[in-house]
Amino acid sequence: ASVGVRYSPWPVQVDSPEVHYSDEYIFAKFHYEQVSTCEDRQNGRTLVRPERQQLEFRTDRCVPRLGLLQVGWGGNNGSTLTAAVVANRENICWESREGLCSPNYYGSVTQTASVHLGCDEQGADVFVPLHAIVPLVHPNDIILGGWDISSSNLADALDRAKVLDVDLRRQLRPFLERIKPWRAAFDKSFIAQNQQSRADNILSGSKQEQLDSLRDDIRRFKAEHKVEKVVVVWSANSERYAELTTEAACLPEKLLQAIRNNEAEISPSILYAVAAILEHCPYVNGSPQNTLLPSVVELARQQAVPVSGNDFKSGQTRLKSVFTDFLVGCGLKPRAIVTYNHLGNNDMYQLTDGTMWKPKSVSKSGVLEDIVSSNRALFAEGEEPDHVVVVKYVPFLGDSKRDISEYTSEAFMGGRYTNIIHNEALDSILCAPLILDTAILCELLTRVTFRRPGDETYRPLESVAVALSFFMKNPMTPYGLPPVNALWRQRLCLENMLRALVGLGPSHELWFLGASD
Ligand code: NAI
Ligand code: DG6
Repeated sequence: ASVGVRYSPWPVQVDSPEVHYSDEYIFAKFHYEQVSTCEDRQNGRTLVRPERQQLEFRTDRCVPRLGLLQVGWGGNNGSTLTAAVVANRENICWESREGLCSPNYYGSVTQTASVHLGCDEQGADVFVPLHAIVPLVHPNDIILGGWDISSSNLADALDRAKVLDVDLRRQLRPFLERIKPWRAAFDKSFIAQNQQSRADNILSGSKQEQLDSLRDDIRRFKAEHKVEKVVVVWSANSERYAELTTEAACLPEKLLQAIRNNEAEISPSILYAVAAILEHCPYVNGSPQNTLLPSVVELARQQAVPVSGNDFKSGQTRLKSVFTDFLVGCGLKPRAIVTYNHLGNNDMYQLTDGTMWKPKSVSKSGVLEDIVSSNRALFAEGEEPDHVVVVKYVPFLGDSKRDISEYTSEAFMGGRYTNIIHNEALDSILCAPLILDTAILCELLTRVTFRRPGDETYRPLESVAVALSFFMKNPMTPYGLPPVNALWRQRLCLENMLRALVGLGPSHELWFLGASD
């Protein structure tokens, strides 16, 4: 008889000679099994060599008091996330058309997704919450702050966004109406003309003065709220690309010099990223612009600060990165992927400007490459599906985003397989939990160090937070590593990182072997 599946909500404690829990740290020895391959063309075979590396991870168990500063705090994402945290913290329930609703963190992988760990004594498959593997900050404990070019208080911003139910907004007003975003770094050449009327809350002065002011804000916030760590997340409008000189784009000292020189191509987002990094705060780029230039990443490395980007993968692109993988994984050959989406929120309004649309278009279009190149049985070198991405601004729909995707694949013996998918969701309902997850996981990364055999000291992880690719349309990778867009590979990477921190091998699916005797 089937012994079933069990969900165990408790924190994980690994019982193994390779793992040691002190009051302060989790020390975990980890055997990293890699497979290196080379092509033996002469004999027509792939030569494979398994390799084993030993690593030791050290994770600080002390969860700090965390601040999350959002750039674009008064936007749809920023106000929705803030409202959700307050509603969860205060346990505010509300009446909707469907009846009484209670707050939750659905859609947040750290809060509501589970991970398969192993089997219990009866042979049941055991799942645990993702947040149970190593200590993570709980969203209710996060202190929120941030900047916006619009001076609206957060209650008015929430009403303007029209994302959450009216009864909830009404109950949240007393909590939110006294909160006003700080004055923002702003440069009108990086944002669409149609946003300029919103900009009534901006810093004056040179780029250097704006940078200094942002750094002051971070320090003041930390002191006022007794916050030990801060993560800064860009959730402001997509900017156009910054076109810096090669030197400033590549070398941190030249970048800082360009800021001092008030160089016109220093975008506001670069100022926020540099301010965060110089204040030792992780920075997440939730939009597609090229903020995280090599010089910014190098600065982050110098300060041992995690950075993550680019452009949150929340809706149609997320589905595309799993649906295309599903087709190719089944041995089907997608030939035409045609996707439309339309919505009427402020961000889409800003994207009606062609210059601002460019980075978003690149970001939404670039998710197929690793999936297609992984299968030369289907796709010849250089061959790819016809891929069309169209977005339209439809003001009446507000944040309600509708997307229609059509996949046409070649199937067995000249057959065709066509899938038409229609989705509807509020854009910010999908995206706000990703802001939380990336902040919570970036904070974790600041508590992890590792060493190799022979190393005396532990060193920080690579600054580019590849393990957060799952959340990004255009995931950054260090040192020319190929990006992975396929969603379940990304999810495994995240899961496996957490497992490694407690000395568990990568998640495998060897259940065909059955339970051990
Ligand atoms: P929104 O337009 O409602 O909010 C953006 C906010 O940023 C506005 O309140 C605006 O006043 C503010 N802002 C603009 N420039 C600023 C600056 N220099 N400094 C500080 N604040 C500034 O947009 P929404 O829907 O909240 O989206 C935010 C960002 O997240 C956009 O860039 C969007 O492309 C990106 N994104 C959204 C996804 C979603 O599903 N909602 C998914 C992926 C990315
Ligand atoms: C245009 O699609 C508006 C954007 O804000 C997107 O809604 C956002 O980037 C989410 O994109 P996607 O492709 O994951 O649904």
